[in-house]
Amino acid sequence: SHSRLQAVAKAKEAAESGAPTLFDKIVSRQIPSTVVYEDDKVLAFRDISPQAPVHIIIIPKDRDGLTQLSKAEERHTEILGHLMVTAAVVAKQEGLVDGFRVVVNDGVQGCQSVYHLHLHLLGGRQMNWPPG
Ligand code: IU
Repeated sequence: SHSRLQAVAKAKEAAESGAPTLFDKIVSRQIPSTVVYEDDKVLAFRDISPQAPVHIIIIPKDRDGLTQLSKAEERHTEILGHLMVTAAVVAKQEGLVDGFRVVVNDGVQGCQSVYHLHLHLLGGRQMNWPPG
């Protein structure tokens, strides 16, 4: 939608200013969320605007320069793998036995609106392809 695209453009500006993201505040519990999985490195919580019966956001607690996937470097290999394994663990925990989708939106054309790398875990309904 138009307002979504405006938010996307604004978010990129904010990211370039280096300001803490909303997800930092979720990690520090300044902003409440429904946490479904947590360990020392990652946090998984329910998306505030779910696009499927199950819609969970999985983030590294320490952003460490990973505002978006295109900023990934060699040092991020371990956390990126850990995020993917977490997606599988949470999918199982949520009972997504018939499949699910994992999405990473990158940048303006990817429609990214929060510049703290995150996986979307979506499930509980039939997904379609291509995405919008
Ligand atoms: P995106 O890939 O950057 O567009 O994903 C950001 C997601 O964060 C999006 O699905 C939002 O609904 C979600 N979100 C949230 O769960 N809680 C919030 O307070 C805000 C965004 I702002």
